[in-house]
Amino acid sequence: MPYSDLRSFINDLEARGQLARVSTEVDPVLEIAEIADRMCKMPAAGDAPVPATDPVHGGKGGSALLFDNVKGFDVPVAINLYGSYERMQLALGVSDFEELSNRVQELIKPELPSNLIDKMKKIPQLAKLAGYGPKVVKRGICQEVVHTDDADLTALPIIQCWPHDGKPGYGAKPADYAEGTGRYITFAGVHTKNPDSGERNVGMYRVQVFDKKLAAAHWHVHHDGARHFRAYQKRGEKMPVAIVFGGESVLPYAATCPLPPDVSELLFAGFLNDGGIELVPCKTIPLEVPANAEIVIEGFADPEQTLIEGPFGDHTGFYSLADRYPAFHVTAITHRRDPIYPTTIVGLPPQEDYYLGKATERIFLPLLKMLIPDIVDYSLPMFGAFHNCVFVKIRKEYPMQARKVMSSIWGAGQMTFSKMLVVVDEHVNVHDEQEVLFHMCANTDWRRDTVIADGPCDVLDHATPYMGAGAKIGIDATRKIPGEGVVREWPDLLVMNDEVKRRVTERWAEYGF
Ligand SMILES: Cc1cc2nc3c(=O)[nH]c(=O)nc-3n(C[C@H](O)[C@H](O)[C@H](O)COP(=O)(O)O)c2cc1C
Ligand SMILES: [Mn+2]
Repeated sequence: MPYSDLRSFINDLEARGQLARVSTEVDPVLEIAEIADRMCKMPAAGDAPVPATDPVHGGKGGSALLFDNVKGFDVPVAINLYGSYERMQLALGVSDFEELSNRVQELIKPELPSNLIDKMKKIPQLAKLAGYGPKVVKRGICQEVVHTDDADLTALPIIQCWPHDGKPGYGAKPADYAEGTGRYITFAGVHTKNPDSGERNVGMYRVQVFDKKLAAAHWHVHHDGARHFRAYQKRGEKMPVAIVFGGESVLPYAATCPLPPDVSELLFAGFLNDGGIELVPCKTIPLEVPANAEIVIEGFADPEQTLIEGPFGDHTGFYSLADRYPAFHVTAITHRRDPIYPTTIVGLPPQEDYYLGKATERIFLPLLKMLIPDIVDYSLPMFGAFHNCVFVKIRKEYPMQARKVMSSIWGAGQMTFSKMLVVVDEHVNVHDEQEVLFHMCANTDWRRDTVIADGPCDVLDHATPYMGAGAKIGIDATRKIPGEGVVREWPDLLVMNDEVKRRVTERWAEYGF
């Protein structure tokens, strides 16, 4: 089972020898980040399983960390909790992501029952789905302590991740640049509601702290938080926003899931949690938040006021440049007694977010296959930092099928942003980078087998000519067949006869090596 709150997750990680408690005084400015960066690149604590799908990068992630002596603060800081395969799986209550992809598969099974008995059999499953919705309750531990007028962002041990974060003097500086604190909220669910439909959204978006009650929320133009904000702007209204830390261990993951715009992260979290998430009404804004959270920041995004947000050391391995984002004004901070503040850093991979991404890669495979049935498997290699590179293998049955798959992927939710797509045949192991690159180099004529397509790109990609828009490349590394341009006779890949292989295996000792 996933954990009902951050504390039980932390306690269990500690009991399993997967968490290091640090009582030495540490600085929330850069020092925690540097420790976490080193830790998540170390071998994983405990007997962390290496998934068969990731023979190269499994077994990393070090320990989860709990700093209980943070300079200037009495709130402990937790980091790298999700930063290994095993911890990511524990957070989702499974021993293999496959368990969840099977449950997703079960849920989306396309065939509808035709006869009455089968229809009735389906009812419990649907009723169960209904039970996954969030439930509003009266009281929650997240409101044991309530600060309104005295709410103060700078009283939280919010860390600074990289030296130039939020600092003027790095990159272009507009005239109205206000220096932020350089501190960023990085591991929270940002809760909003669509003012027209009431639909809830939770996204993990970073938030830069400027002052006690002033911050800036960095939701990308393509993301649901930004979509909700545009709807409020159109009405000329302030958007209520709640920034939520902790709660059920599935919540931070659900906030990063690439769900379609009208699929609720809270419903999906309830599905992952195998039980609906309990919510309590906020104290100062018309939103409900997870009752079991550690800390909740309530406030609103101003439809007219923007702040220069950034630069920020990002998951691309580079600073994302400063830009205008809506100002967020704090109206309250509520928390449980003795809260723990969870955070993360992003940067050159691997970081904690690699494991969140890998969970999504596995859990969403059945959905991707349903959209694009040609796909057998795919991988987002670590060096690609999510959007820069996708390896896809297909069961090729007709000419130009790889092109069809590229077009489909470039039209599928956040996969749209895939900057380089390499399509290989079914026999290639997409989780082995060397093997994919071998086929990519061997099987392609660059003029014939590549497609360069214009479209929306990752907002964080600094190399695109425009922010969020540019070109992507698709590489057809499959075996070419008639109908795909000029194709000469295609040779077979070298494979030894089974009989000879068997004989050599049997006689290996005889050779006297
Ligand atoms: C550690 C981490 C930090 C992230 N920071 C941001 C961010 O600052 N802004 C953003 O738009 N997306 C960010 N993302 C990605 C979104 O959380 C993710 O794309 C999510 O699916 C967006 O949800 P939405 O579709 O409901 O907007 C981050 C993801 C992770 C794992
Ligand atoms: Mn969403």
